[in-house]
Amino acid sequence: MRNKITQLLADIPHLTAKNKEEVEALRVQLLGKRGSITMLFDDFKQAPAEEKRELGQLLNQLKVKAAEQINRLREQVEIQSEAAASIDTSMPGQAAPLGTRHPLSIVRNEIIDIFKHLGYTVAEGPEVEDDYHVFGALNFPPEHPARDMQDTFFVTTDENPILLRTHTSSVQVRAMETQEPPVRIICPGRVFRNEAISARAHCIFHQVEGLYIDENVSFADLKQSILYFSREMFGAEAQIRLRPSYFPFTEPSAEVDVSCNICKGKGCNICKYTGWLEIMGAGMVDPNVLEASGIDSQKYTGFAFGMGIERIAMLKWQVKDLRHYFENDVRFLNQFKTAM
Ligand code: 2NL
Repeated sequence: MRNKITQLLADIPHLTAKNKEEVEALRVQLLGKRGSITMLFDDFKQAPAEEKRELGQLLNQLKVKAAEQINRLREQVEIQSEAAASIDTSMPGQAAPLGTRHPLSIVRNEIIDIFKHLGYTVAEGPEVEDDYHVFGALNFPPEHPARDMQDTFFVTTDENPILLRTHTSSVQVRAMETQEPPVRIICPGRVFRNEAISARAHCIFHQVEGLYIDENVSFADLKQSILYFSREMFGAEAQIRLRPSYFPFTEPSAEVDVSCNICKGKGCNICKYTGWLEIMGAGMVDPNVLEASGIDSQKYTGFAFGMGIERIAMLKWQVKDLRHYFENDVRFLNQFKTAM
């Protein structure tokens, strides 16, 4: 008898019913005139006197638990049938609200697509790098300010410190170390610089760098590739101009401007009345950089370029404050719904 009671006590919480009829069947089966619990009460009369007190308590407990479970199931099937009655199956469904791609992702994908048409493939690499792949292999002199704690986030400070990459050139260095030319890669990614956050600067931002190494690659190839990119990105009327510049890793080096697509060169506050917008830096890969990664600079030449994704996106959509990109305010993000 004790076993029967404990078995039933264990079973009760697992009882289920799909409708009113099933609930009623359960009630009859357990608590009806010939129900299993009712029968146990009959058996109870024959139980030895010394066990009566304990068995009686257990039996009462069982009866209460069974009644509770049956009430619970009754309420459940009632709620379900009410809900079913109130569903209008002829009503049209509601459209699932679509999210938006982040504007920086939209621009990055666009840049990648343009260079894919020129035969580039995407290469990626670690955000936490060593000093050699970020600076050493790229012809940075030991005292260069970028190697200072003021400008770069260091993780360790030993002989070849570990740091957060300040550009994705480190990915290109790793490609040069492992690939025989021709090398034609595009390297998008997150980079880190120790800057105070403002409308124009952030300590985390995004870059796309490109590298093309082969026999007979010339400055003319660089100019034509950038012109093609600019026209795909900013429209068929886009013009470019190159201004002499300096980077440790390229020689000669240039800053690249694109004609202002807002005022068409007439002068506006976006281009600060110059008619030109700066979009990237570029140059011929310095022979020292090729040699450091084991590429014969007598046989091969190459060009490289780098641009900030935030900046290109600002120019494309006239975003006035870089901090919008990192705050994920849906009122900002939703404006790019039609752009993906
Ligand atoms: C800028 C300028 C640039 C490169 C990046 C590069 C990479 C290798 C070798 C040589 Cl492995 N150059 N990258 C070259 C010129 C400019 O970026 O203003 N970026 C936002």
